[in-house]
Amino acid sequence: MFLIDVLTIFPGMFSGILNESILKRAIKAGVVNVKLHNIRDYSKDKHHKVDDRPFGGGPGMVMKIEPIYDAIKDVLKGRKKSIPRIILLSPQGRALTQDFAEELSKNRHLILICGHYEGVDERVREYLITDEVSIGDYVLTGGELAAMVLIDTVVRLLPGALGDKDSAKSESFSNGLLEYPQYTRPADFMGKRVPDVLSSGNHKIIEKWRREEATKKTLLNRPDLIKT
Ligand code: 9D3
Repeated sequence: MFLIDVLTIFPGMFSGILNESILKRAIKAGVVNVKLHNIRDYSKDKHHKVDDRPFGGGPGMVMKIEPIYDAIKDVLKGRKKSIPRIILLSPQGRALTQDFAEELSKNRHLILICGHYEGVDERVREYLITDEVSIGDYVLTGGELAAMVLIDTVVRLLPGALGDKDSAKSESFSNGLLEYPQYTRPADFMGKRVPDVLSSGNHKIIEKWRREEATKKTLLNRPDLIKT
């Protein structure tokens, strides 16, 4: 079974994604196990500190290495042969893409470390992790939401995670374009009608219309997907 260990100071943030929808079903079906670990539980000082002031001065706090090291050591104990990917979620990481999610889904064990404050001690990057991942160019308050995005995108790729109907469906981006517009009943909603072509029964014309609409939408919203 695929194992994801999450190291975080806010384990409660994950209950939503783990207890709903596809992820809930995948966990119930034994496709994946997601274990949450509170980094604060691994802090040895009496105030359970997980951060400290930066050497050299400057604003903000930096996440300490020792609690993260001890949490990783605990997660690895008794499973020496597993070879996990140890992934730090951070704004400085490589961008998460569908290709990278597919690569990650081919492993057996991921350890996700959620950063916080102004960052983590650089020695975490140097000595403890195998990958550093960002989910895009915007500022989050911490790595937790990014970890949830990574979990969602990886778990749905695991064999047995999706229902049969879902898994057969072709993925967006598989033809390099955004998806074409879709409609269902009613054919007339408050005077807004479904395009006639879709009721024509002419599959050649429908296919052509969908390709054109997908191209228009891609040029408008994601020209970067078309420009070479
Ligand atoms: C002071 C400079 N900031 C770096 C751009 C500090 C900082 C901002 C936000 C440090 C950590 C964070 C919290 N964000 C994450 O941990 C994070 C993140 C993100 O903010 N955007 C996209 N992907 C990710 S993955 C983890």
